[in-house]
Amino acid sequence: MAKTYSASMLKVLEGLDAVRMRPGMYIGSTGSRGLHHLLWEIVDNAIDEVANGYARIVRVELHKDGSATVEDDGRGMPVDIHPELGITGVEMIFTRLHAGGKFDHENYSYSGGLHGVGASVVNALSKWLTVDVCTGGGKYRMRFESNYDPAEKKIASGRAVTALERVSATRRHGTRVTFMPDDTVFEETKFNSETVRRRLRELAYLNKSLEIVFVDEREKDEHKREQTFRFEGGIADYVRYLNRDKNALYDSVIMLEGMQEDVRISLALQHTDDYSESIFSYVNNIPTAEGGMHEMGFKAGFTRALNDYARKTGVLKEKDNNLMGEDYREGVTAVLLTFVRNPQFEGQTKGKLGNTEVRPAVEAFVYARMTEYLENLKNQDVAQGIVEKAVKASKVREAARKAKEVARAKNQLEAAPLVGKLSSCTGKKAELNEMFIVEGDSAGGSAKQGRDRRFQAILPIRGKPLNVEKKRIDQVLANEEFRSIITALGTSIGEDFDIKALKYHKVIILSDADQDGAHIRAILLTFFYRYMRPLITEGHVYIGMPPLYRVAKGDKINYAYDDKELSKVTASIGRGYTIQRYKGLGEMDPSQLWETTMNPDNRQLMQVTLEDVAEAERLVTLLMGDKVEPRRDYITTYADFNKVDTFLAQEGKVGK
Ligand code: 28G
Repeated sequence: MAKTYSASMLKVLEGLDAVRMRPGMYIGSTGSRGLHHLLWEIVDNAIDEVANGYARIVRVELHKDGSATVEDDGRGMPVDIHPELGITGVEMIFTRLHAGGKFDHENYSYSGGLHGVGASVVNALSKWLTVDVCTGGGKYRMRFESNYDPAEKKIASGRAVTALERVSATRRHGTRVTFMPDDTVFEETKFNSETVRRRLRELAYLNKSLEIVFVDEREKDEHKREQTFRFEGGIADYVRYLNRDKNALYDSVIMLEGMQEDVRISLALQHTDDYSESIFSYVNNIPTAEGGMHEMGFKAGFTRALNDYARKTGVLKEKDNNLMGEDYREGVTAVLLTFVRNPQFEGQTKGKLGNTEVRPAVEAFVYARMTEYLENLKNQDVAQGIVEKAVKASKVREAARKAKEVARAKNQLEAAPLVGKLSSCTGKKAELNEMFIVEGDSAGGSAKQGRDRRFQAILPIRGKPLNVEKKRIDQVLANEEFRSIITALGTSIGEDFDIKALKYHKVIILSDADQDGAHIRAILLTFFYRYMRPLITEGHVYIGMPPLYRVAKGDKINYAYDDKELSKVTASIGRGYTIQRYKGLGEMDPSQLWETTMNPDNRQLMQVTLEDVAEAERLVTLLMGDKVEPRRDYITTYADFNKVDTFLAQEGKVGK
């Protein structure tokens, strides 16, 4: 018996060491995302205990020393000894990869694909980890550490340094885990309060009635130190939250919930007077920004139910064509939450559900339940409102299609003047080519002269382009600046967008580092977000970063891109220098612009990404939409228009 124990235990511990050898395989990266992934692993386990009906409250604490705690009031991890392995349930959970059957599909089928790799991975990547379990009248504690093992000449990961000890009697029950991410594993070990808060709020919306308490002990403002998230309305409350700065078409939020085949489905939606649709979908609490089978099923079922209804009520006559799905979804905000067995996540960012069986299940469910909703006499105002809006949308769509045809024809005609404006590059390899969208003709002129024309194209834009938020597609197409961007990129827009036709794999926005420049950047990003979203999600959009300062001493010239760098530069060169603060790109001559901002060897680019579509959506509507009050509040709070791009541009994601 003892022999089996040591042999199997040895294997187990090798497992933890393997995690440390290749952390990326288990948590994706060792940057900020990977760090937060550790926390989500433990939070997920606590939420599983809630989802199983044994816990109600999850508490998350970020401590000053850099460690984090997660606590639930569930049954408490098992403290009894496993008959074959001869170790406690707690030890199994923290030392065996995929511990304890919790993530086996027989027992708990709805754990996510990315998450759920388990507490043992967190243990393996922590300097130390402690667990307190209250169960069966006792309180128990155990501690694990990762330390250098001189005999093995490597770090032994996640070894138990105490046995599971009973520390006291208690009538409480639950689990509390505290861990210190290992700074020799992670490049970044500081948890981001905003990231944690946002995800916990989201989880509270997704898990109706779950109470999440978030405590950031590092927070100076004591009012912000502790926050509780609990939403009795679940994702219906989430939709209201997402629509809070928009104009809803009707008061109620449509809420459909139930099971179909093996899929648990919750759908909440409400229309606004916007033109764009925002669908937030999740599989097993994991956001699916790229959509997939569940979204396709939702769209198909929704469209079919509404077309049937429009026919039954005579809005659509026999001779009329069905309306299109996009017509019924114009202005909709929807949250779709599904729970799927063995989810397959696909796509660039693993944010797309691939399970084909889910599509017909969701379609059948949404069709049946939406039909029921529409036919209920109590819901006639809402139903009529949706159909009326869709009819209007279809007319506009028809008009836009015609306008687009006109615009296409026009583009053909006007191709010559457009070429005049765009200085294209000589190279023909799209993967290597870059297009700079430059604010102003004078900076555009410098960029043209300074560039490497083999792979860099310049498109100057004059003044402020049209704010596309609240504009229909035909109005956008009528705008000359956007037409030239669309033509230059070659991809077309909206439904017709085709990434394969993209002529420049880096699209670099170059505007002044002032309020106007920030506004132009925000408008361009809003345009890409609304009409060419894959350009952002597939990582083609960048913000060029001109230096803010030029520091000269004799003929030695240094550039600084922010205040921090400026103090570093001035400290390093000693006395007798002069500082020039650049007010705009126009102040640089072509060679300076090349050296500092365009030359791939020296320049800094910020890649624009879409980390959190819900937050991006809200900021874009808030800052670019038509409600004045909330925008003014927001801007006076943050005093910064830059928020759209500082938000969209993932922190620290700076490259060349
Ligand atoms: C606070 C941080 C994260 C957890 C439990 C409770 C049980 C458990 C966890 O069991 C092994 C596999 C299936 C039974 C289960 C307790 C059954 C009875 C549990 C957490 C043994 C795992 N009593 N609470 N794991 N199961 N909370 N919070 O991790 O067969 S993990």
